[in-house]
Amino acid sequence: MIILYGIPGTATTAPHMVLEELGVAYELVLVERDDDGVSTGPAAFLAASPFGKVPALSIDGLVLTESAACCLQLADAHPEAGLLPPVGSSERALAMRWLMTLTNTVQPAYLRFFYSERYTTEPAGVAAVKAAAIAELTELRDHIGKELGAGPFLQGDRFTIADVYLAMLSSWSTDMAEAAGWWLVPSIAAHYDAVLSRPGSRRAVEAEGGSLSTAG
Ligand SMILES: N[C@@H](CCC(=O)N[C@@H](CS)C(=O)NCC(=O)O)C(=O)O
Repeated sequence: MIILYGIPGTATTAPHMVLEELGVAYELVLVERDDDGVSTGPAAFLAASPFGKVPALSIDGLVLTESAACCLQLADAHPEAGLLPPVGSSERALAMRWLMTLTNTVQPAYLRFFYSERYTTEPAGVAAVKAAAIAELTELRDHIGKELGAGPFLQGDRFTIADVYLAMLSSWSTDMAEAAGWWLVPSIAAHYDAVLSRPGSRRAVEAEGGSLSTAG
């Protein structure tokens, strides 16, 4: 039995999309939070994710946190779906490079934007942390936009879980000022629309109330 614990519009979205891409049976269990944003339940989630961060994934008793790790395990457990190239191939190495870049470099910059107050002990410094995060995200956006080239996916016609991850992260920029929007870059907007044209990914985003297209 597969249970995804999470909250719509968060790092939950990537494994949710992968589950829908796979078409396997699963249950999505919503995590409860109090007014301060502290996770309060359900108990099985709190046990799985000691810091209360979403998502967590339980697969037949195997309990995982870390959105990228959840996506990887789901893709590896279902090689027939082709959401990752074969282990040991150059294509797999490039997919891993993308996934690691997204989860190790881009996602932490978003966390500094969303949770700026955690990155300084000086309340007066919060705005500067946020501004630096936006500057870094803009630089990363422009770099990834160039690397995407004609796309539509990160590895051309080959769709992988790294594309799911990029679609999730590019959608988070809608919470920033318009000038910092990732969909202002045409190749990134085309990438999001290409991912959302896939029925599985689309079902997950739709269920979470996310954007179904860059057009609005
Ligand atoms: N690296 C973790 C990050 C998880 C994370 O920070 N999740 C956010 C939502 S996107 C969260 O639960 N934040 C609550 C908090 O930090 O208090 C992952 O990718 O799963």
